[in-house]
Amino acid sequence: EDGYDLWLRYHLLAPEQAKLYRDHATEIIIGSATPTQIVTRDELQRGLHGLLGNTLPLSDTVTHDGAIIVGTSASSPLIAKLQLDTQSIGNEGYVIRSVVLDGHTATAIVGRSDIGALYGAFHFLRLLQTGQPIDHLDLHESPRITLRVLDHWDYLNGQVERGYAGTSIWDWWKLPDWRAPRYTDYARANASIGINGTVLNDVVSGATILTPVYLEKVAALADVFRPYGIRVYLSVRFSAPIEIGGLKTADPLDPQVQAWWRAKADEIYKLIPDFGGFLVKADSEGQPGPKDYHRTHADGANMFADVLAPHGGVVMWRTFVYSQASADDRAKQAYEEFKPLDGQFHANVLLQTKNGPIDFQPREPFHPLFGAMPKTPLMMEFEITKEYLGFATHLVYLGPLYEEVLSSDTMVRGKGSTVAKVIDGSLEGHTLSGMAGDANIGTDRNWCGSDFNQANWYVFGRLAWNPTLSSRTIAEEWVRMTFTNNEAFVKPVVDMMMGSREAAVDYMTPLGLLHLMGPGHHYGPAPWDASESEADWRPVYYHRADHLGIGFDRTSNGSNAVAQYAPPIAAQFNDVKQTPERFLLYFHHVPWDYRMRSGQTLWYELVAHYTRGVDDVKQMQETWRHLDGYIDEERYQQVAAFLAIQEKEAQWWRDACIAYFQSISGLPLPPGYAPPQRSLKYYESLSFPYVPGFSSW
Ligand code: BDP
Repeated sequence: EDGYDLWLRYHLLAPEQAKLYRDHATEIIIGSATPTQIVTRDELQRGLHGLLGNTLPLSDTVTHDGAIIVGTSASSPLIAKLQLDTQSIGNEGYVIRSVVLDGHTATAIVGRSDIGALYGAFHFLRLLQTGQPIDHLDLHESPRITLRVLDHWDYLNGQVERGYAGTSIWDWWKLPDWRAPRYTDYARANASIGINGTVLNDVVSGATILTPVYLEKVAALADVFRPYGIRVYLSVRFSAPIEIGGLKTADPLDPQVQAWWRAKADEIYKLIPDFGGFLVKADSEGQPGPKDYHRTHADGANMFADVLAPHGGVVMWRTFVYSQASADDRAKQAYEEFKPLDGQFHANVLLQTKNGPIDFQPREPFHPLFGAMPKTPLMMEFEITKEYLGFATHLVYLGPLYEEVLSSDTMVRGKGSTVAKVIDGSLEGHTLSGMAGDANIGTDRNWCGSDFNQANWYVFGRLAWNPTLSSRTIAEEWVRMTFTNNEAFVKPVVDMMMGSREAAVDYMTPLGLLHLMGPGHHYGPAPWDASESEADWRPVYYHRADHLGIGFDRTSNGSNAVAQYAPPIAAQFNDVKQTPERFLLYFHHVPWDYRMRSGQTLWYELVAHYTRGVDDVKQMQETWRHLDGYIDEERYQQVAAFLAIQEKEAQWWRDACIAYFQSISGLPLPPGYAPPQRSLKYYESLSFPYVPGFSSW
């Protein structure tokens, strides 16, 4: 197996299991009047055929016990007859219920829209894939978040920024005429986890995607995705009116500029009536934006909002702003720029905010903007591609990272004001809400660069559907569908996944450290680096190690970034004793001999964490060694080989960081800890002529 089938493998179930299910899967009753009904029917037939080994007949009426009946009460008189209460499930939700119909037992999969029914069909298949009982079902599901979107960082030339899974799956050259089957499989995979939007191009984008030739290609993709409930969005370049419109300015308050965008929006909607809207990275890392014209982010976002609103589109305006504005602390910039604008954004604008204030690090505290802008829908942006977490080869399951952020309590409206409630809109009563994930998808046969990276796409989708799900439950679902239901495999693999993110934090950036990776390409350790021209892109800027101690003082004695959090949280982070040790060096500069909760010194704990990270990876290898034979050789061997790479690189991270920090602290290694394998000079001398996702040949 090469991993292409993702979690939709639909392999034949064990005979005892299949036998249990066959009585409840005898025939399918479903309409075929709409494209979505057709793909739902096909998916059910394909899935049930694969899992149970027989083709289910299609029928118009219930002729046997065990019928599966799918649809909406509007499209199916049989379903209407059931009179199920679907009030609470919304437009994309569904009910799955064991019923009796015309004297026969049946399973009804019912939505208020075809898309809801499609999601229900995928859920039903998942029950079988994961070995759940299906004889007494009464499930009501609906997404808690409106926009569940993948952001592709794909350039039109096929490269993927921070992509470690080959090149872009969008074959712009052959589109619109050739619609690769892979696009359909992409849509199936996304629909199976409830993702309902995709931004096709990188946030750092040229204007070419907005030219008629390219819009036709975009429209072709939209056609493929539509039956699966997926809308397309585009990243747009703020200065497009100059670059392709022949205007002299892109000032958002200039009537000509507004007219240009209005015409562009009209042109797009003519081709793609359900086009989702625009994603904008402005005034960040050299990208053009409203500030070029002394306008605010709100001026810029509202200009787009106004041209999209008549068509039902939205603007996802990023708060990831990176410039030299906040001289004393990089972490404060987004809050300083955006918080004062709360209330100024038009109704169809969402502010897309990274999970933490810095930049997708292995661990950061939650972004202080969450909860700080009650009048504006804030949308979560997670990175699925592992730019800072070992690229394709390291096994790092991101579920615990996402869950840690989503369950963080902002305290803005008292206890329980979690980030999840901010972004699902419930805390402030927003109906528009969103979660975006920067995709890890490319042309590799396995889509994501490694089999385990598929779990990160999966968990993103599941949490976008319901941000209160547990990442462990999701990991278990994924393992069962992707590999096997054999308990002897499932339990150790889920445990391994659940510990994997903490292991990576330990061997890369423990105790609240961050941004120690090589500058630019972000491959491997470079805590010594002070080379970049921008001070706040340098690892030394972030760790601030000197002979006395280490860490960034963000307390009221330092940059006072803590003050951007609600008072109880600010007080906690301001106090070194109350700050959770996982964030210690993020908020405090502490002496090397500072006493940790364990009673050991900080220096001791730092070395211990780095070492534990490597040991954990060795343990993961050990776990995997015992699992030979449970799954196919092809995937087994690749995981084993990647774990060996991870072990080597974890050791590199540990040794390079310890060698460097020891050169600063001047302290001996605690007893029992092995010295770095090579000299600091050696680690500093390593260079990488090509790094995927960053450099081009
Ligand atoms: C950083 C990436 C950079 C992205 C940027 C962003 O290194 O490639 O363009 O985020 O999100 O983490 O805009």
